Amino acid sequence: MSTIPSTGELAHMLHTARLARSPIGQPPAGALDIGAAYAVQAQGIALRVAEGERPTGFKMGFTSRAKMAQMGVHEMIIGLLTDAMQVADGGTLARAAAIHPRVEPEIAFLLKRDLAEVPHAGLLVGAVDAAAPALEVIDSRYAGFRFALPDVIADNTSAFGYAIGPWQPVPSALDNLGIALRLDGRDRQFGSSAAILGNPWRALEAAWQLARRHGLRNAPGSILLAGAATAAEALPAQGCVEAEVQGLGRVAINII
Ligand code: OOG
Ligand code: MG
Repeated sequence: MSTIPSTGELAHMLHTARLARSPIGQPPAGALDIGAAYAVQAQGIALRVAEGERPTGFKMGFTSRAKMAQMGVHEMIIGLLTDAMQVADGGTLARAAAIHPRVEPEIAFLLKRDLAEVPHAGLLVGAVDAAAPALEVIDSRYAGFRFALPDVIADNTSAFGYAIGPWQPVPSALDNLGIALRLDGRDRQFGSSAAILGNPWRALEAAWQLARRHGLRNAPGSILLAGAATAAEALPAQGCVEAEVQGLGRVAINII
């Protein structure tokens, strides 16, 4: 990209890139600040809602060092999920619908309140109904999966797809659960929930802060993905992808 697009233009370019599965170049360095990047993200979500999609919650990004190191981005980000991104546990996802997808193991929270209405951080645990193992499929709309912090925010934090396993009561301790990502039954990534900010509850607090700062709302019954505990793996061309979280169980999808 050589000229500086407006926020609306960039939202359209990213939207079209996703639908056409044709990546775009990064905006010129310095073209977007964080506020403008979240404005692009909101405009992109508005385009999806205009096409009939319904927001289903939030996803946090870069809550672990493994993810920050993999992508060279060192601040937390928040993005929006929609119903069109959801894949049923045990369901199928077409690899060809994405540009250069990657998959990561996550923990999901079920939110019973709009985070923006929780008055202080001490009440956040009470806003969560359940937890589940989750898979997130990310797919950057930028060529080479290369971006700076504002670029990936504008691109809705590379959101593409997600699957949630069976909801469970939230375990009494969340801070040291083993997390595995398996491709066709083979361990490919292994980590601990401690990698998520020391404790995934901190991802909820960070989501609360970012949602308030950027004016994001969620309906009761929404999902929060806490962010990957490990680096992401390239999504295979086909086969079974599974995440297992100790004490929470498993979730799997089939790639075709
Ligand atoms: C951005 C999304 C990061 C996570 O769990 O940290 C993310 C990316 O890596 O392209 O979803
Ligand atoms: Mg993620």
